[in-house]
Amino acid sequence: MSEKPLTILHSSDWHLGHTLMGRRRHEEFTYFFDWLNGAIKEHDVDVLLISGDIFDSSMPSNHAQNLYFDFLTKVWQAGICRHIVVIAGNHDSPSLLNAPASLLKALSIHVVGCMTEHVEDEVLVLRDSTGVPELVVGAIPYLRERDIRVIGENDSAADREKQLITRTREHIRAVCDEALAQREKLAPQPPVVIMGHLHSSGSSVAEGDGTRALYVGSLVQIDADAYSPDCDYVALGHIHIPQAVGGKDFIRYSGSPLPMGFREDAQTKCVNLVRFAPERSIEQLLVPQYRRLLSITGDREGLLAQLAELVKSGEKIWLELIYDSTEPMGDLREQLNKAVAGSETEILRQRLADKSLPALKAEDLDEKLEDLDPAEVFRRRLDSKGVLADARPALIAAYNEILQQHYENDKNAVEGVEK
Ligand SMILES: [Mn+2]
Repeated sequence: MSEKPLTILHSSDWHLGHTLMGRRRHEEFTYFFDWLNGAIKEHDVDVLLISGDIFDSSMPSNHAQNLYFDFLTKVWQAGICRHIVVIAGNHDSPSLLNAPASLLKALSIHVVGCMTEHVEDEVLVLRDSTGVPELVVGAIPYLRERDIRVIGENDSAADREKQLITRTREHIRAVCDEALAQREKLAPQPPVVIMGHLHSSGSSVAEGDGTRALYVGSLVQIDADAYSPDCDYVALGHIHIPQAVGGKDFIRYSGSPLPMGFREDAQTKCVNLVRFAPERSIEQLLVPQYRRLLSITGDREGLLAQLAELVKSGEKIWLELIYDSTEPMGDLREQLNKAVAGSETEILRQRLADKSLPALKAEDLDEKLEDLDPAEVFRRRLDSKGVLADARPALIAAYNEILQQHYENDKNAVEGVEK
């Protein structure tokens, strides 16, 4: 082993290609990658782990794919980070991620797009430049229902969920066991890290503005005790708020480097730096933001006063304005637009607070369908149909499940070829 401690950088949920209210986020992604490359150099990172949701959709644009391959190329050319491990998340297309896997493997970039029949396919032994094993990685991609569930004709929703949880736990344990068994055979015995993309029980998620439905969905929740305590670190993706899981410090979400919605604005975005020296230490590195996403609420005076402050700050900001008053809006819209004209503050969305909705008409805001997220559209649909409160949770759950299946639909897979 070299004298320098083995250093791992854990990130996830990049969602390359993400757009917000129709706006592309190219500058933000480029800014993040420049920073990340710098961080890899500064902290002398040996292994980079990316725990799923590389892309925002199963059919990412050419530009989004360029960003991904450009970044991988730059890391490889810098020659500092010896290995990159990528797993697919629920937003990724397994077949799209896997397509260049054999080429990338030649560059020590390891991609696991979907589970196979062989658990060994998800276990990697990474070696340093002299061939000494330095890390064992159990790389568990997002497990799709069709990968792990034996589908019965008459299963109830509760049976399905139970079976999904059991199967997911069994698979996690099988990968942990295989990774630990492979370590046993090595000398010296390196740390074992498990990667996964799933929803852990008790993790805190961003609420409101549709981020929950879009990004958390209806995935089953898995307890922290699914992972063997003999593993040295668990690098999770899927939840956008950085956090440890189930009170276990070694099981972590890194969170997304960029906020994916206005409600994620208040959070601190970071990546996790993990060192084994040989004692494990975990440090969160703050990801600087090219632009702030912010949601502000108020009546006429409140909104104008807050806007004036933001404009004065000179910061790059994308704003959501929530009008919280039962007074007619009159010319407020023009006034707000005038207040930000020529500044770095841009209003992306304006909407009415719940309490203002009955008093004012949505036309007041000149609202368009693309201003709404899918959850909001569904909620309004329930309102317009007069669906009673106690009937709603089941309908919303079913709707979220359909959304989830929509995201999981691997549009890149050719019929019959995809595993
Ligand atoms: Mn995800």
